[in-house]
Amino acid sequence: MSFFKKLKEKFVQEPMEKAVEDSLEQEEEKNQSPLEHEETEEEAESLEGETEVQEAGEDLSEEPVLETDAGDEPEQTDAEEEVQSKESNIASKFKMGLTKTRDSFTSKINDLVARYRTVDEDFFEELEEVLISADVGVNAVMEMIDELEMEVKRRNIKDTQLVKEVISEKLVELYYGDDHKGAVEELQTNADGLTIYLFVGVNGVGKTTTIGKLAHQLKTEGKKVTLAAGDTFRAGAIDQLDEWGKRAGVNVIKHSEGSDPAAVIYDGIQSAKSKQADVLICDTAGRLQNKVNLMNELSKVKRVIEREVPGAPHEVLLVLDATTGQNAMSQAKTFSEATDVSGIVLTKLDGTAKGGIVLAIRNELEIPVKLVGLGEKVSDLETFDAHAFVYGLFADMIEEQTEEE
Ligand SMILES: Nc1nc2c(ncn2[C@@H]2O[C@H](COP(=O)(O)OP(=O)(O)OP(=O)(O)O)[C@@H](O)[C@H]2O)c(=O)[nH]1
Ligand SMILES: [Mg+2]
Repeated sequence: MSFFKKLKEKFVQEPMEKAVEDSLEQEEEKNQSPLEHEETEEEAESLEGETEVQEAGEDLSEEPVLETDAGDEPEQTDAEEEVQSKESNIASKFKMGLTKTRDSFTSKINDLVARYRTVDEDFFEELEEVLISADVGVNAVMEMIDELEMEVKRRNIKDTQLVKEVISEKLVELYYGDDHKGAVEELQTNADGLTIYLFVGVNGVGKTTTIGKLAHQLKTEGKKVTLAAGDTFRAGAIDQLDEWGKRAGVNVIKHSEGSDPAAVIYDGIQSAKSKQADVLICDTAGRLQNKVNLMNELSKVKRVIEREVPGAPHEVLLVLDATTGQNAMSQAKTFSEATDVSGIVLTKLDGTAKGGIVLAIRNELEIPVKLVGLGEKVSDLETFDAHAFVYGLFADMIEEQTEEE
C-alpha cells in the first residue's frame, strides 16, 4: 500500500463517521469545559480554591457510546472505532496546528514539482533548499536527500509527482533515525507511586502554559495532580501557575516571591505524597540574575527530587519555542548539561511556517520530542506523533491523491 494511503487509512475518517463525530463535537461544545470559554461566575466560584471539585467538563472525557447505522464497515468493533476516532482527532489537531508550515511547504513543493517534470540533480538541489527553509536542519537535510536519491533510484521513479510521497515517507524515517520502532513516545510514569515531571526552559517559551494544559489533560484522565510553583524569580509567575491550577482544578504548592525554589519543590513533593497524588509537575524559572545561577538552581532542584523520590524525576522536559528556530538548539545544549533532559516539549508550532524544526531537534540532539504545543487553548497540547506530523504537512496532497486513485 502506498504511504499516503496508509496515512489516510490511519488518520482520515470516512465521511459518514465524520458526520457523526461532528455532531458529537457540537454537542461537546455546548457542554464545553470551563477552560475553553469565558468562565461564568458560577463556574468560577465552583472552581475557586477547591481541589476536589467535580468539574462541569469532566464527564466529557468518557467516550460516548455510539449507536450508528453507518454500517459500511460492519467488521469494525467499538474499540477499533474508538481508536480510529482518536487518531483522526489527533490528525486534525496536527493539521490545524501546522497550517502555516503546510501552506509554505506544500506550495514550495508543488511549485518545484511543477517546474521539474523529471527527477534530476537540480531538482534535488532545490528540494534541499526547500527543506532547509523549513528549518529541518542542514545535517538532517543532507541525510534526507541522500536517502531520497537512493530510494528514487531503487524504485526507478522518474516523475517528480511521485517523489512527494517518498519525501513524506523519508521524513518519518528521518525522525526515528536508526530507531525503527517508530512508536509514539509517551511520557514516562512511575508504576509504584508518585510520578514527577520537571519543566525547564528559557523565559517565554511556554513552560507554565504547557504545565497548565498537561495538568488539565491528566486530571481529565482521572489522575490526581499537584503543581509546584518553582519560578519564584519572575513577578507574577506564581499567580500565573496558581491560575492554571484553579482552572484545571488541581492543587498548587507555592511560597512567596523570592523564596528558595528547591524548598518549594520539596514541599510540593511532601504534599503530593501525603495527598497520594499520582503526578507532581514542577514549574521553574526561565531567567535568573544570570545563566550560571539558573543552571545551578535547576541542578539543585533536580537533586532534591532525586533524593526524595528514588527514580524521579521521571521526565525532565525542556520546553523550546518552535518560532525561535535554530536558536532552540543552543538552548537544548545548555540545559542538557545542567539537568539531563529526557524529552523536548516544542511549543508554538502553530505560530511558525518552519515546523521542520521538530526533525532537526530529534536528528541533531537525539532527544525525543514528547509533546507539542499546537495553539494557546488548553486542548492544544498533543503527544508528538511523527506520522500525524507528516500527515499534517501533506494533508492536502494525501486527501487529493488518494481520491484520484
Ligand atoms: N500560539 C501558541 N502560544 C503558546 C503556546 N504555548 C505557549 N504559548 C504562549 O506563550 C506565552 C508564554 O508562555 P508561558 O507559559 O508564560 O512561558 P514560560 O516558559 O512559563 O515563561 P517564563 O515564566 O517567563 O519563564 C504565552 O502567551 C502563551 O500563551 C503554543 O503552543 N502556541
Ligand atoms: Mg512560567
